[in-house]
Amino acid sequence: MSRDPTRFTHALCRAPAPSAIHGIRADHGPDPDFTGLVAEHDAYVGALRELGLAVEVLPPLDDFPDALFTEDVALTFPNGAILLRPGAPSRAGEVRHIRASLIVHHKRLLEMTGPGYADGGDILRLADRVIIGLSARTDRTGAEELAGLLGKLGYRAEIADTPPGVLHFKTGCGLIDERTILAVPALADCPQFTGLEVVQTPSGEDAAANVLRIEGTVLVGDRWSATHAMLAARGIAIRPLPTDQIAHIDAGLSCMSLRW
Ligand code: CIR
Repeated sequence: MSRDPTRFTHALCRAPAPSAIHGIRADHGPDPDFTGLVAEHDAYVGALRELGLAVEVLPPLDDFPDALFTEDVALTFPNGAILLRPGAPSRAGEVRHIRASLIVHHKRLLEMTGPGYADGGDILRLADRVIIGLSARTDRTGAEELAGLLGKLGYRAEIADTPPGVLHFKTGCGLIDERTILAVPALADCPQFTGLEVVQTPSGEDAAANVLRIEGTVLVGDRWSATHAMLAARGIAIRPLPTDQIAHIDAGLSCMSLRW
């Protein structure tokens, strides 16, 4: 298998509920501002639409503060989808809500049954394989079950480590072109990146690593000017987007959509 893993026609997002300001965060820091959070989500959906994707925005789920981060509860591909088992107990119930939407779009819907866990934020798709990062949310049992399900859809999976203190594998890295990864220094030597070019986030800009590439355009947080300059110097088209509020609840740009 070799295809551009960032060529998408569809995205599935979920509007933030007022409860989103209570989303999980590791540092017990302040709540985000709800109006600002909604504005960031709106800008994100608008950018995906401008890039040509058909975006469906599901209604908010007030019982699930983190449900706007649809990326974590499923994996979606052109030939099928996989329902995951998110590792945070407060997020487990999000899966049944996404199921109904995915059935509409994906005839082939596979499902993790446990006992392990995997979050979509730990899954990085490359042209020829998928990397599953082990993290506080994705355990080895879950990663191995998921690797088997990916195999059924024709995708080869490799399991990698996520550095301590990094929430999800993709919190620390993202694809910026078909064979180049932007990664925080702690992930730059990841053995599963062998054969790819790895460029490191500039000093002080680790949080820029959670980029989202949509075909020729890389969505990147708007405050990371050194990262913008570095990507521009490589001839990469960038689309800066505001992320200050979602950053309060440990999220970045990949988290807010499922894409296929
Ligand atoms: C969480 O901790 O689950 C949310 N507050 C943030 C999820 C971010 N998702 C992602 O990195 N894929």
